[in-house]
Amino acid sequence: MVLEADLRRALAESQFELHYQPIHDADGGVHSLEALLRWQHPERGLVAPDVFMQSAERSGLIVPIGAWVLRTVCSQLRVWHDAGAVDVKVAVNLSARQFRDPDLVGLVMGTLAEFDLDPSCLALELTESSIMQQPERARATLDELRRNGLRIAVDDFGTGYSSLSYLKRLPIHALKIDRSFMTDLPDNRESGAIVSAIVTMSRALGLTVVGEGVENSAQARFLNDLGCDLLQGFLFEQPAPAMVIESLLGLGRRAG
Ligand code: G
Ligand code: G
Ligand code: MN
Ligand code: NA
Repeated sequence: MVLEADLRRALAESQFELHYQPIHDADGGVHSLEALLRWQHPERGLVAPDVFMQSAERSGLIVPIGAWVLRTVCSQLRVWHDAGAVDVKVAVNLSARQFRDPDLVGLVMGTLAEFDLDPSCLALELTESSIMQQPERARATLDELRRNGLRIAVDDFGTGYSSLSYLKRLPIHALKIDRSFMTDLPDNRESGAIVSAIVTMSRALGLTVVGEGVENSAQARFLNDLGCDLLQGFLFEQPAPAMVIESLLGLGRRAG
């Protein structure tokens, strides 16, 4: 069990770190990176967010933790841009609690400005359930983010209960197909039909569609054949620290 006090200490003592996982375009190039939070616990080692996110969410600590994530991502983007990788974009996950926070837009825009970054280098990932908790309020927040130049992706798509007609009216840029549908591709007909339907619908709505949790080449081929725009998963890379990712961005440190 993770206690609120442990999380508070983790934040105060800089025990959080970010890993990055590439999102690839159809040609295999790196389109963008997803930032994923990790907790480097002094005794327990690397702790995944599944273990502490509920406690962070319930206690509200996800708000200051999320601010740290944004700051760390923007500071890293500034370093990468200055090093010449000027096209790098990063997607940041937001929980329901963060999305409801009245200071969200100010925090995001303020952090971008602090590091002199264009809003287009940041995407925000939200789950369907975060959006559908308060759909009208969500729409106002999304509109404001969009007006400010940020891009929004719906994460874990297909597992929630979003009304498709509602989705159509939201200023959303991308759908990420939940990885549970990937597991038994391409053999399972139901999963295949669902993934195919999501790709077709995304096209019709003019949305970018991302297949996540791609673990083998048969799954990648299935998605590519459907015309899925972007692919992400262990087949390509595990999430890794910034230093490891840099070589993929053509930023490998010079010898000597
Ligand atoms: O990286 P991993 O598969 O362990 O992530 C588990 C869950 O934690 C995923 O749902 C992911 O979206 C979420 N998550 C990872 N990093 C962050 C973060 O920085 N902020 C929030 N709110 N959620 C995150
Ligand atoms: O909910 P969200 O999509 O944000 O979760 C992202 C999490 O999924 C990351 O923490 C990452 O560790 C995990 N992940 C990324 N690629 C794969 C994959 O190919 N297979 C599995 N099982 N998990 C993955
Ligand atoms: Mn995500
Ligand atoms: Na997801």
